[in-house]
Amino acid sequence: MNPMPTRIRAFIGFGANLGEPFVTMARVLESLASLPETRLAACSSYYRSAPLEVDGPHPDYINAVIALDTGLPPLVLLDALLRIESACGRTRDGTVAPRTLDLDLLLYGETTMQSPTLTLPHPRMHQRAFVLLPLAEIAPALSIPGHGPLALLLEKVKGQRVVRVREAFIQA
Ligand code: PH2
Ligand code: MG
Ligand code: MG
Repeated sequence: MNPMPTRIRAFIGFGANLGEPFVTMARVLESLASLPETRLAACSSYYRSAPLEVDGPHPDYINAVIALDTGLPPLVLLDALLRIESACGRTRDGTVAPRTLDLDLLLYGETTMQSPTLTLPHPRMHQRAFVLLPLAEIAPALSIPGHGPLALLLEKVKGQRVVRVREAFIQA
């Protein structure tokens, strides 16, 4: 008999402010579900959010958070996210430009790590209502390693404009 595979609960931030974010999300969910050793666990509702940390005028973003249970190591998962971004038309020129798709690996279990390509937890997630609100919807009791419980972090970002606009496609 095979031993139970080790699966880690990972959370991924979805952001898009070009194209058709809801159509893009459908494609993302399909792509994630077809990754090896990976099961979609949950997806939050969609939130419209004012752009943060950007220069110049940007359209509002649609943001959401996806939970996966995966046996893929963090850098392999990150690589898969970058490939899905490219397949959905994401281009990069080194600036924070409007984008068809941004998939950020927010958390990988309790892992903390710093490599040239990946920092876990995501270094700014604890300051961003557009991440914390959808994350709290699918994992209300979560604590972010190094930053503490979501409920306390949410108190500090109350001034940021984030509005829930649409139900989740999947309820897991
Ligand atoms: N992503 C950024 C920068 N600013 N602002 C909002 N509201 N939503 C985002 O997803 C976002 C942002 C860089 O990835
Ligand atoms: Mg991002
Ligand atoms: Mg990104």
